[in-house]
Amino acid sequence: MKNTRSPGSETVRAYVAFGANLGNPFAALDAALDALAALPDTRVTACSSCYRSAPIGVPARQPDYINAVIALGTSLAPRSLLDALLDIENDIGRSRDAALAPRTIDLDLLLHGDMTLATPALTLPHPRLHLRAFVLLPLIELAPELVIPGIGRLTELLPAVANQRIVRLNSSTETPAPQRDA
Ligand code: PH2
Ligand code: MG
Ligand code: MG
Repeated sequence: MKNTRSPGSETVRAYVAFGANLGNPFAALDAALDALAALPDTRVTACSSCYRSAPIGVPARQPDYINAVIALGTSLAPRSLLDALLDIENDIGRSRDAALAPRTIDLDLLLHGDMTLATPALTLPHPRLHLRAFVLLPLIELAPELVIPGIGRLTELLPAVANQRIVRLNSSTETPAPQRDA
């Protein structure tokens, strides 16, 4: 990977949204977690429960999605992390035939510490984060106190998405912290 971290860069908490509604979403999530854990300067610290959710904003009828949110501790720069997410999507078999078509995997960078950014390639926080129950519910599991820069407290955003169909499937998993040397 190129340009992984800038000198002296700090470790931040980053959150990645997982979504899939084609193939085997649970296998894709496992593969994504393995690939994220293998990134340089990056640790997977938690993964939310999985949720089954009705497709939002797609042009035609589609299968329900499986969604989850993954927490990372990383010192990769936002753009490097985004590039890594796109590589992982490609490795796991994402095809980009049509925008908003059903997909085997989608990894969206939601937050990178308290960074705010608006570039053609990447907007942080993710611009639709606050509009989607399939992002808010798993994110609240991992970070119930989180306040989104420019948007507000996560829990206060829930009433606006209460009409979106979503069901929690299982419980979240904490990744144990690595053992320190004695
Ligand atoms: N992703 C989309 C569009 N719509 N709907 C649900 N329920 N879950 C998703 O992950 C999702 C979506 C585009 O990435
Ligand atoms: Mg997406
Ligand atoms: Mg995406």
